[in-house]
Amino acid sequence: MALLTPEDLKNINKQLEEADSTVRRVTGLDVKQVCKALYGTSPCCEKVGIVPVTSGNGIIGNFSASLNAITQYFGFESFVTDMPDVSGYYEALQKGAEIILMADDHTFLAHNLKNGKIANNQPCTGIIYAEIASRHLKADSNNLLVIGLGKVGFPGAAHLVKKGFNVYGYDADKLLLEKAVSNLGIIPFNPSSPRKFSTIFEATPCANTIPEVVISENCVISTPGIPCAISDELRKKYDVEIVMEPLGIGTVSMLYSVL
Ligand code: NAD
Ligand code: 2YG
Ligand code: MG
Repeated sequence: MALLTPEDLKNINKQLEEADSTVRRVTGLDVKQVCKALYGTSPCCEKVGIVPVTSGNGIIGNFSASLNAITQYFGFESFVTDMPDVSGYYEALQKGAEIILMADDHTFLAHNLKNGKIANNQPCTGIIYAEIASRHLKADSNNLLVIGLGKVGFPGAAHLVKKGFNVYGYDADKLLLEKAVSNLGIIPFNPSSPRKFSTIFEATPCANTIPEVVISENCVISTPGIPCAISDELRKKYDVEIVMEPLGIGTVSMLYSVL
């Protein structure tokens, strides 16, 4: 799995504010309103305990501090424990945490200790970025392109199918594409006979995954994938709106899903 770097998380508040205003321009709602509409929940002063985890590749600089800034940006009360790992988990409970946020190299979870609900970052990220794409106010049709059908992209594509969109999908891994076609009923997208889309949901860890021929003027790309799926040049050429942020939108999706 591609891990975040401290560099990705620089100026997280600014990144959040910019992403939030893009979401407002694209959907007419801010990220919190999208979450409320998606999950039917609202925070009610839940206290979030963030536990740094040292296993595997260890602590990522700015990770816990960014989660703290993100949870507060979205209106939750939160704190980072002084101790990591099991001692940090114990500390979080002693200090009254109701929701635990913690991540190792494979799993980033939110666990609501009051109601037992648990969320995994990958599906929650896929679903919220897909939901944002699905709310593109100026979409020219019911057609939507999904690029990348892995742990984030697949649940996002499933969400779009469930919402009734004509979902075209592509993954460089043929087996994953076949799985999405047979399990979800998406339409396999063939890059050698392209068509244009006004809305694209991208979830890959690679750059330049969206071919120029599919991008329509004023297209919206909703993408949690790092690095960005298109170049600055293409972005300017087609006046593309890009919803992209490294940690916060996926995290608030997890939090709303466990309320
Ligand atoms: P994954 O490895 O499970 O899936 C990625 C998929 O992209 C793979 O199936 C791969 O075959 C496909 N792919 C790669 N290059 C491609 C290309 N050129 N065209 C089409 N498909 C291509 O990874 P994941 O867990 O689904 O994560 C996807 C991305 O989302 C990663 O960059 C990850 O770091 C990022 N992510 C971001 C957030 C966030 O909050 N912004 C949260 C979680 C994950
Ligand atoms: O507590 C810490 O500082 C570390 N143990 C955190 C490790 C997180 C690893 N996961 C990732 O870097 C991401 N791919 C998942 C985070 C979602 C946002 N992209
Ligand atoms: Mg995010």
